[in-house]
Amino acid sequence: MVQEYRLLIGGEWTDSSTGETFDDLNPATLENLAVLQAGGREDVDRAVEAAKKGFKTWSETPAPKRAEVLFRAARILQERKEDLAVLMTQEMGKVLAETRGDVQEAIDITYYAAGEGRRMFGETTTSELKDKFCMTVLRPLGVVGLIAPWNFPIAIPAWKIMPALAAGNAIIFKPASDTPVLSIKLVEILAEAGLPPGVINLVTGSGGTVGKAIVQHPDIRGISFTGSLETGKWIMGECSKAMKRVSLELGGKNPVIVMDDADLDLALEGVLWGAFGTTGQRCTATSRVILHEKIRDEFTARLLAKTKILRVGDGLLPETDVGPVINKAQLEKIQRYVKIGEEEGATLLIGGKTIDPELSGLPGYFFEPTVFTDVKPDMRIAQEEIFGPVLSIITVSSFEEAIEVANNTQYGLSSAIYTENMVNAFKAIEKIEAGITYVNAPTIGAEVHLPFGGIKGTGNGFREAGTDAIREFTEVKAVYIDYSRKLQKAQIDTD
Ligand code: UN1
Repeated sequence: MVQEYRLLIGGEWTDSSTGETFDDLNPATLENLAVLQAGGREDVDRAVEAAKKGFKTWSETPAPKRAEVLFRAARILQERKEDLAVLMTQEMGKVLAETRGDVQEAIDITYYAAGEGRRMFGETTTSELKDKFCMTVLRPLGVVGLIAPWNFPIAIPAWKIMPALAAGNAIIFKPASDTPVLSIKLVEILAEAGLPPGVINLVTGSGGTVGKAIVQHPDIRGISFTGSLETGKWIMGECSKAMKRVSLELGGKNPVIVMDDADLDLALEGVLWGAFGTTGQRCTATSRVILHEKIRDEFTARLLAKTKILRVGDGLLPETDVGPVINKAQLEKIQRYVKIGEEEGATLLIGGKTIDPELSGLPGYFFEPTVFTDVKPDMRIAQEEIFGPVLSIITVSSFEEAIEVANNTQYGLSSAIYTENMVNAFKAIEKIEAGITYVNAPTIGAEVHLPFGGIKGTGNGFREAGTDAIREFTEVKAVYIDYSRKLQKAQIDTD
């Protein structure tokens, strides 16, 4: 039996105003997992009205009390980790070890954000006048709109939801249409943990309808979005019209530099994991490997041998290394990029094809792990985000050239260098234009207590998780308390 799910508005599970639904396919088997409501603008309006009420009670609840709900939610997530991971592999495709990691990341951020209930530090400082006290406090934004991607079906929603809740906001949450069930499970857990009605409202549906209505709603004071650069630019434009807070986590074209002095075994493992983990569908995925010419031939040969033996298949099977890609459109996009790479003159070393369902017995959306070599830094396959299992090898002859190539992109999310030379490692930290740099580790695998995000086309200055998580969802207020019992004039009373 295919499960049906509704929208959550003001604590009630309700049908959408459009009367339309959409399906949620398992990308490995193409079985339909669930039927979801296709929400409309009216549903967003209703959700915002409910959230305004929710905001009043929630923002007035002391932060440590709000945190208790999050602590309970973290414990429930922990208890259900295995069930959620299995469901996530069915809904999103990535292998079970990785979906367990995804749930763990949600558990981690939930505990972390709950801890903020007893921190949320402001500052106290001095005053230029006598008998006057100065400090800052953090205030919630109000009703915020959270728009999540499908590649981390529970971790990324949790990155957004948990700090927003700890800070006292009310939420309109639009899950990704490829992975709505995991989002619904998360919201159910929050309700079970005691979150009052109206504090989180969930509206499923398309970006073009529900996403747009959220971004344009005048009573939503902040938007947090993870997704493509193109959509991010549009959202930022819309938010500027209403002077709305917007935080964006967009694409990446993440490089790994492998120097001639690197531990090649370690680098090889890291590049494989970075490029083909999550079937290359991470914003942090390794999509360019920049090889020093001295180790190019050896590294390329070994990479080819290792890529050849990767097993593609259903992520529920223990022998699978690489799961399916998320949907048909994505499969076609990856195939198009392979063609572009060939036309641009890059050499296809391995892979490059959609896996034939008939021949392989794999009914879903599978693509061969693919490596291009002889890639030039300006080729489109080295510049544009493909979001699939496609890796480009670029050769350089010096450390300086490696940095130049690494920075030759509109994005700046994650990056890595493999080297045994301390000077190169520190220089890379200094010179690579990115929000994250790893030394002797792959581009994926950020931990939740560090800020996550990027520069240039990857974002607009905000960071998720870490101590910045609370800043994403709060305004800072400066407070002056004058206990002199007379009018004191700053800048004017100078004695
Ligand atoms: C993403 O792909 O948008 O660092 C998030 C990582 C994960 C999060 C990735 N912890 O790869």
